[in-house]
Amino acid sequence: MRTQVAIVGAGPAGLVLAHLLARQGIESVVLESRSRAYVEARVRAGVLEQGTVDLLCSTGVGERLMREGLVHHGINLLFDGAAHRIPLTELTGRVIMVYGQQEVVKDLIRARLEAGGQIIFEAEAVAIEEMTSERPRVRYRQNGVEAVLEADFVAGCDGFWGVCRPSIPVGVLTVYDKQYPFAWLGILAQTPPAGPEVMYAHNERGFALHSMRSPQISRLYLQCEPDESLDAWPDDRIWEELGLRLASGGHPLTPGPILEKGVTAMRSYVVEPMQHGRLFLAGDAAHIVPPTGAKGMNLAIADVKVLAEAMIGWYQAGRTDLLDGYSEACLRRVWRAEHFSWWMTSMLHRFPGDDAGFDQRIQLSQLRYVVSSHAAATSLAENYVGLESV
Ligand code: FAS
Ligand code: PHB
Repeated sequence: MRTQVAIVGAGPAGLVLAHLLARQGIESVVLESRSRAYVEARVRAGVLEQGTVDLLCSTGVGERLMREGLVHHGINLLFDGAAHRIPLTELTGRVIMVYGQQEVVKDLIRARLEAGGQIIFEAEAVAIEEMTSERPRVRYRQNGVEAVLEADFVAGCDGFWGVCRPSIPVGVLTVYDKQYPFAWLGILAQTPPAGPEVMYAHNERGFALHSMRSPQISRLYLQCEPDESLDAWPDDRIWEELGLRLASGGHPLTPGPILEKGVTAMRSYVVEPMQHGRLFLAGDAAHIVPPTGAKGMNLAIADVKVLAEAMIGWYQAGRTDLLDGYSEACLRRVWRAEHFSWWMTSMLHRFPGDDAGFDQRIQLSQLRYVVSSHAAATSLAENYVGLESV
C-alpha cells in the first residue's frame, strides 16, 4: 500500500496530524494497534490549554468540546490548611478547558471517518524500514498477516511504548530520562466534583489532585508508591485518603462508584533529535512529562501542528527548511513544559527520605511565594494555560 504520510498511532498526536494534513489535501493512513472501542474508552488527560482549544475549534473539530467542555479561569493550590486560588484568566487573559482526552480522540476519529479518511485499527506496526530513503516503509501486522505501507514520510505518533523511536539506530538519539520515586493512583468516579475547579494538594500524607470530566463525573489522583498494587487500595480506602489530603480545599468529597482506576508512573523523558531521515517523532513517542503540569496531550498536539506545517510546506512549496528545523522548533517548547512539569511535581509531592522536613519547608516557602507574589503567580499561570511563544 502507498500513501503520502504514514502515521503510526491514533492518539491525539496521530489523529490531529492526519486531520491537519487532510485539510490541505495531503493524504495519510493511520495505523492503530488497538480497536476503535479501546482507544475511545482509554481514560487519560483532561486539561486543554487555550492553544489546543483554539486549534481544534479553528479546524472544525471543536463543536462538541465547546458544547460539553468546561471552561476554567483558575486552579487552586491546597496547603497550610487552606485553598489558594491562582486566577489564570485574570493573570493571563487566557483560559483552560476540562474535556476528557478520549472525547478529543472520539471527535477526531468521527471527523476523519466522516471525511473518508483512513484509520486501520488493530494494525500493529512492527518495524520502520528505509527511514533515511525517499520511500520509508512501515511494516505492520493485522489479523496475523504482515503488510507494508510505503510513504514519503513516517510520523511516529505511537506513544512511549511504540515501535517508532526504538526503530531509530543506536547512537542517533540522545536520551534525557528522570524517574520519580512515586506514582499516581487515578480514579474516574460517578460523583459530582466537590468543587468548581482543579485543586492540587500539598499534604504531609502525600500529593492529591481533584479534577473532573463533567458535572456528574469526578477525576481524582493521589500520590502512591511507584510499584503500588491496586489490590492494596479498596475503594473506601481511596476515598478516605483523598478526603484527608483534600480536606483543606473547603469542598468535602462525596464518595461514589469508581468507574476506572489505574496507577500512572511519573517520568520526565526527552529524546533529541525528534527526527531521523524521513521518520518524525511526535508526542509521547519523543517525550514524557509527569502529569502534574497537565501538559502531555497539549505537547503532543503542539508537536504535530509544527510537523503538519513543515509537511505542507514541502508538498505545496518544496520547502525543506521547516522539516529540517522540526526538532529544534519543538524542543524549545518541550523543555519549557518539562521544566514546568518537573517544577510543579517537585513543589507538590512528598519525597522519600525527607525525614528532617527540609524539603517540605522549601516546598512550603515556594508555595507561599507563588500565591503571594503577582509575578510568581503569573509565571505559573502563563505556563499552565500554555505559552503563546517560547
Ligand atoms: P498516545 O499514547 O495517546 O497514543 C499513541 C497511540 O499509538 C495509542 O493509541 C497506541 O495504541 C498506538 N500504538 C502504540 N504502539 C503502536 C504500534 N506499534 N502500532 C500501531 N499503533 C501503536 N496528559 C495530560 O496533559 N493530562 C493528564 O491528565 C494526563 N493523564 C495521563 C494519564 C495516563 C494514565 C497516561 C499514560 C498519560 C496521561 N497524560 C496526561 C499524558 C497523555 O495525555 C499523553 O501525553 C498523550 O496521550 C500523548 O498523546 P500521543 O503522543 O498521541 O500518544
Ligand atoms: C485531569 O483532569 O485528569 C488532570 C488535571 C490536571 C492534571 C493532571 C490531570 O495536572
